Amino acid sequence: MAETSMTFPPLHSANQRVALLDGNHALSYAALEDRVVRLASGLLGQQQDLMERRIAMFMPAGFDYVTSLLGIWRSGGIAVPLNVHAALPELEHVLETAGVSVILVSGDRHKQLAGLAPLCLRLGISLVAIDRLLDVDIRSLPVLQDNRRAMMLFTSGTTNRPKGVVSTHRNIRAQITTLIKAWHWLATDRIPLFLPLHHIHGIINVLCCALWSGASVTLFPRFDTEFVLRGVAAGDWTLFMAVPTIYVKILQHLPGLPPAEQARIRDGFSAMRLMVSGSAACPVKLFTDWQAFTGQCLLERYGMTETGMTISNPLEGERRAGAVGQALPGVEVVLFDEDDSRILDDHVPGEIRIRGDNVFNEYWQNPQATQEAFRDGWFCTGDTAELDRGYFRILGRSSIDIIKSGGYKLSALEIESVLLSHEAIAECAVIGIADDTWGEAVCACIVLKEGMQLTREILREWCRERMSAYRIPQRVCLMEALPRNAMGKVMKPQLKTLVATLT
Ligand code: MCA
Ligand code: AMP
Repeated sequence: MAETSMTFPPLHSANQRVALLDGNHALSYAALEDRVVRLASGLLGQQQDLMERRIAMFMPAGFDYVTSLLGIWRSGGIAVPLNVHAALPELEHVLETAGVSVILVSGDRHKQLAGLAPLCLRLGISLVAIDRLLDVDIRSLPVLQDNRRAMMLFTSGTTNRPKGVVSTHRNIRAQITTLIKAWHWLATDRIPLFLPLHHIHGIINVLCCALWSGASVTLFPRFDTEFVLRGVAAGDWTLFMAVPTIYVKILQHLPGLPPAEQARIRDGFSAMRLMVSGSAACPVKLFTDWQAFTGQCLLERYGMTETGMTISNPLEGERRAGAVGQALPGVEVVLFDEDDSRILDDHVPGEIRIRGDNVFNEYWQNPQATQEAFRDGWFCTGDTAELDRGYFRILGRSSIDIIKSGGYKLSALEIESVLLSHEAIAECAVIGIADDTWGEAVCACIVLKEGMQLTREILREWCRERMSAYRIPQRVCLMEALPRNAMGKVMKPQLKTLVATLT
């Protein structure tokens, strides 16, 4: 029988320590707990348990976001955090796929959602301002089994539309506690949170680990180099977690600052207890440049939406540049070759497969994709790695159609299908090209219809209505024809080489 326990045990109701900071406002653990219980009560109304109703959240990082996430978990719902910068068609896909019944909104976001009103009407979705739910009497909350579904995040894959990755309370708890153990999270820790809150990195690694540990989190609606560096220079934080692009952007920003300010920032970083990089490969040059500037060895780790974090360099011991480290506590990580045999030797490439309580439950209402993602009980990541003196080293991905830009996982096929709906485009192929800032940048290779014209600027403008800014091709190559094989399939490796020569 499943253990009875929730993702989040109630926060200490007598704890007056700061849980969250937003601008000049602070919220204690006690005040957060009160808001969470009220919100959960408001969501429940006359019901005993939300019974896994999907409740979406459309709000930036802030007290309301955190209250909503924990409140949905506490009332037995499945939280579906939305990308607040998503284009309408992307939101529509998520809401429809997840079968969302309520969207929680905060303050003026209501207006931004106006375009969704017809869809909400058609799908029977109510837009609910969270202030309304907080203004209720507290009632008793359900006791949940830990195999209950708790969260659905959308991730792009090799199919052209993102899939809903469903994690249970047990999965989430395992993802949190492994990191707390491995990185020795403390109640005295203080961390900035500037990552998007519709992905694991911001939600689990930063927010949930901090709250579980009794630490405090400074919330930013987005990564703003100046604001964040101001806090670093002031010595506000003990921990820092970011994607490689953010470390690159900081290093690019520094030379423009007066030397005294640069020194304060350097000292702020040097004094931190731990700095982590992940979501995409940290280039060795970035690792060494960062160490030269701050004296800090970035701790690189590896994870996935479906699994949370699985491999990490050690807190104590060698943090090896270009390697992601070893399996985290409670997580089994094995490399398999093409014949499904386990690889034990160094320098033999194989697919990373994962087992453990951290591994997600299912792709929402997609049993076929779920089944295809597992082999003999192992989750198949699609990432290739090798072992090197006890550490895993990521070598690449099995699919050329997955692009990682600034830490976001993007599907080339998804972007292609949108571009193909443009009236001037006859054919297109989307590829990721190496980029010093973004890791990979999205490049669209396009063949125009006869007599049609298109510039990069016009295409990017057209894309704005249809996809999130980070999916919009940064580079557009107009071509006479795409290289295809005898079967008519675009040869993307050759295309990548071709585009590299065009620079
Ligand atoms: C912003 N832009 C991007 C990206 N982000 N373009 C390509 N790729 C991106 N990732 C666009 C902006 O919309 C803007 O477009 C232009 O680039 C310049 O914006 P800028 O202000 O310089 O960038 P930014 O808005 O500061 O964003 C950079 C960022 C952001 C902070 C690095 O991309 C980010 O927060 N990335 C983190 C994503 C993340 O958390 N991934 C974790 C997934 P325009 O000029 O046209 O307006 S979870 C995961 O991967 C697993 C579980 C794991 O291991 O963690
Ligand atoms: P997502 O689906 O957004 O959760 O992205 C997960 C993917 O990010 C993994 O399958 C990897 O391809 C990539 N990833 C995460 N961390 C790292 C890392 N440290 N090095 C290389 N790739 C990484």
